[in-house]
Order: sequence, then C-alpha cells, then structure tokens
Amino acid sequence: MSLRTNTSFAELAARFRQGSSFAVLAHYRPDGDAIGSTLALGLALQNLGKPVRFLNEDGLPANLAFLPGAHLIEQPAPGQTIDAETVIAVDCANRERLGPNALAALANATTWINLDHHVSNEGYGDLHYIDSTAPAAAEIIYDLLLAAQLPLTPDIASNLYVGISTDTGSFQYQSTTAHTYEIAAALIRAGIHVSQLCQDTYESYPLRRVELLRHLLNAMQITHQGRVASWALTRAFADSIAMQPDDNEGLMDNLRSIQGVVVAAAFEELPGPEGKIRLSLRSKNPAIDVGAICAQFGGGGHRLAAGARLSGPLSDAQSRVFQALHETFS
Ligand SMILES: [Mn+2]
Repeated sequence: MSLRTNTSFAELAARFRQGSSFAVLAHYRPDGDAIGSTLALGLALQNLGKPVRFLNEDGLPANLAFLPGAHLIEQPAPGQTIDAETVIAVDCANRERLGPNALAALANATTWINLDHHVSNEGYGDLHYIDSTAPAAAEIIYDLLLAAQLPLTPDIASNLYVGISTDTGSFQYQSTTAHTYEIAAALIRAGIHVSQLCQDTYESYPLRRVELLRHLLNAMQITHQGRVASWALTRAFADSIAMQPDDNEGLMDNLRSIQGVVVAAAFEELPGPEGKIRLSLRSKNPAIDVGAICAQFGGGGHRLAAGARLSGPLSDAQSRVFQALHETFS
C-alpha cells in the first residue's frame, strides 16, 4: 500500500486558489520535516496572496529557528481561537498529534486537509493525500507545489530541503529514491545554499546535546545477542542539564550505527505526574517492522522508524519492549 487519497493534486491546487484563509500545522514535538513542510506550504499560500497562520502545538524548536519564515510559527495558547477557513495538516498521522490547543483553536475551520507520508495515517480530514512511499512530507509538498504551478522561491526550497534531508538521514535511508535526489537537484537550482543549510541543521548543536551523547555512550546497553542497542534517558539526567525537548533528536542514530545492531531503542522518562515513558525504535532491516512493535503499545510510525508512549516505571517499560523484541527476533 503506498498512495491513499480521496483527492488529487489538481483538486488541492484548486482549493489553494479558492480558499479565503488558511492555517498550516504539523505534529507536536516538531522535527525538520514538520516545520519545513509547514513553512514551505504556508509560504507558497502566502505568495498566492492568502492570509496564512502557521501553527505548532509546541511552537518553534530553537534548532530550527534558522529556517526562512520560522518566526511566523505561532504556538496556540489554551483557549485561543484562530480563524482560518481551511486547515492543512502536514506530516501528522492523526488528529491527536496536532495537539489539544491547536485543535481547539481551529475548531471553527470548515475544511480540513491531511497531507502526509506516515503509513499509520488514519485518513482524518475532509481531503487526505497519504503517500507512504514518500520519505518526507516535504517531498509530497514539493510535488504538489510543482503540480499547482506555485513558484519555488529560495525560502520555500530551503524549507523543503531541510525537511527532506532530516527525514532521510541526509539522503541515506531506504526510503530515499532517485526522485528524492531529483527534487534535491531542483531545490539547488531554485537557489538554496546547501552547505549553509547543512551547517545550520547538523553542525549547530547546543552543548546540552553533546552532554546527552556522553550519557548515551555511558548508559547504552547491547542485548538480544548484539542485535538491539538501547538507551534509557532518566528524568534526573535530563533535568540536570536543563534538557530542551528537541535536544535528543536523532541521537539514537549512534545506536543504529553499531555493526550487528538491527534495532535501536531509546527510552525517555517524560516530565509530568503521569510518569510516562517515550519509546523510539529504529530498525535497519525491513523484515523487522518496528512500526508493528510500537503499535502493540498504542503507538505507530513507519516500518523502520516508530514510537509509542508507555506507562512507567522505566524498568517495566523496558522489560515489556525487550520481550516484544525477543518475540520479533525468535
Ligand atoms: Mn516526516
């Protein structure tokens, strides 16, 4: 299953031209694809002369503040109302992940459009376009802008590039295709500065992130006959370095990169009285479907990258996940 849709690029392009006002948003805890896709599509709609609100439940992460137009991202306050006729959700598998404040703020919208690449997407909204072969939502946005004949400004192209680069592990993951590289070439022709964007994306980390990496290297466990590498981040350590929500983004690639490791697992004790544990799983082998494992725990994602939230305490969550991994390998 690859493309699931009840619409077409032509219909979406017509909606963009007919719509009176828009809000664009992505999932909470936004990554480069979430913010890059939000900004690229929103800026394209602005260039059509439309009023656009750019939202994210968690606001703009500091590490993505370099993206052109990033200052436009608003964090909806509890009880706030945002008037937009058409809402476009990008890179978000279900309504809940848009966040409660964002959903409440947009309650008066008349049309909801869902553009995504998560295979677990629930098909919410009036119109949905879900291409699970696309390695990034930004790749779908690129194809859509091209089909809609909307101009690819350097600002829009920069956002699309960072969205695709971050969701493909710098054009390395299995989902990366010839089309992905063709898009990258088109984005370069549109005037982006690749080396500057890569430096802003991958070589501008806060020291906190390196302290997290030190913690990872000290605390990681290798189990399941060398096939699973895992890291448990305790709240106590996170608090001791005043960790910000996006500081550990992508750190588990260090676990994935170990020879013989097939699955990388990261556990994180989340703040708050519920004592929830965030689980992130990455697989190097398409035969090991970590999306299915996370689904057992009420989460979801892709075959090679998925997540879930488990009840605590940490040691219980770890043993449940280790058991599920044991069954997957046996
Ligand atoms: Mn994505």
